[in-house]
Amino acid sequence: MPRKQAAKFTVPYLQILAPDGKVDAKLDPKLPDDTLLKLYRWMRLARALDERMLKLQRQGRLGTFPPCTGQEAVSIPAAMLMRDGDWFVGAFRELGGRLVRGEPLTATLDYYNGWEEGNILPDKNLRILPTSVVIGCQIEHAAGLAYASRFKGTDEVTVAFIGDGGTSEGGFHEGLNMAGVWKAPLVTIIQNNQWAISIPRGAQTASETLAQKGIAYGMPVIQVDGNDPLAVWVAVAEAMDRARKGDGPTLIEAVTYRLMMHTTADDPTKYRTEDEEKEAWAREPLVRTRAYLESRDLWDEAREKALLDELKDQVDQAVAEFETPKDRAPDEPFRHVYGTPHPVIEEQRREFLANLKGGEGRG
Ligand SMILES: Cc1ncc(C[n+]2csc(CCOP(=O)(O)OP(=O)(O)O)c2C)c(N)n1
Ligand SMILES: [Mg+2]
Repeated sequence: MPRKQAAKFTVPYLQILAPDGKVDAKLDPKLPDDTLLKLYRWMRLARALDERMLKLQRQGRLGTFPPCTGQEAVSIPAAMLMRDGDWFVGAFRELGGRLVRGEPLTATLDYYNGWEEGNILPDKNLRILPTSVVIGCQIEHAAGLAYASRFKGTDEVTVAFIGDGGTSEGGFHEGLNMAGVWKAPLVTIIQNNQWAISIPRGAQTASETLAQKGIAYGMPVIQVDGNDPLAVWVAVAEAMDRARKGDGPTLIEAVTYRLMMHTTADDPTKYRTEDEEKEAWAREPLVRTRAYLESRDLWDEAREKALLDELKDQVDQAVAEFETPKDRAPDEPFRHVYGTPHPVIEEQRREFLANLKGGEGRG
């Protein structure tokens, strides 16, 4: 007996702005000039801060951190599209998106210097979850937040990020499964930067694309050029629209590249070639965005120089503020585990403080 087809799926792909800065006129979202200029400015700021952080870390003035260079075109357009009541749920490679959402530069510096204060944002309404170093679990939190927004009858959307490696974690699948069942207003963006520390994308999963994993959970999916901010913009805008209308979640795979080391504690020369990196630098997002702005007569060398000078001042100022000595309590992290004091955490706090003083409480 001939077999019938039970179901048929496809994974669309979107690229609008090519590496040489040429735009596909048929797909161009025709963003207003000031939006394009803001987009480029945020990307440049994120790059400037990332580069400075690397220098600070190498000088012993900052702790270990994961550079985001090369991935600016993913979280920045997504965050620019978000509204005030929306939730931003990151992993740890969304520096640009966090800045767009309103996180101060000093918060990032504090956090990566081991200060819990870096997770305390000046405005409680910012709706940015803390960095999730635990791979995958943020997608479960994001699905819960999105479900809550729907349950309360709001049109808020949750935008969550995860790495290619994170898609092999249970939290990713559990979160997407529930979001699909609940028709939760969740936009999940995979930052497929080709590496999970030293594990290449090809060894991570046998799936042809990462986007297709969302099909199993009943949601629309798309793979986009993650170095193309226009493609990311269009895909996220469509997904957010669907979510706000009550049409449920979307999974977006943004294909990009981790141009730097995994974290400053890592040496990528041990597991990947210079040729691979060189080839990836040719596709990076800032060069093509600048070329596009120039082709539209919105940018030139003088404006570039003025912007870089201005951003240098902004970063200098943040670093100076970060390095100004402050009277900080070493037991601050214990204050933020739960919203209200918890006896077990308080016991741990006492033990920690006793250990700091030396002797007492040491097992
Ligand atoms: C549950 C868990 N397992 C392992 C680790 C150690 N770890 C930190 S980052 C990382 C790789 C993450 O790769 P990917 O999801 O692709 O994100 P990327 O670092 O490339 O942005 C691993 C295994 C962790 N932090 N959490
Ligand atoms: Mg990765």
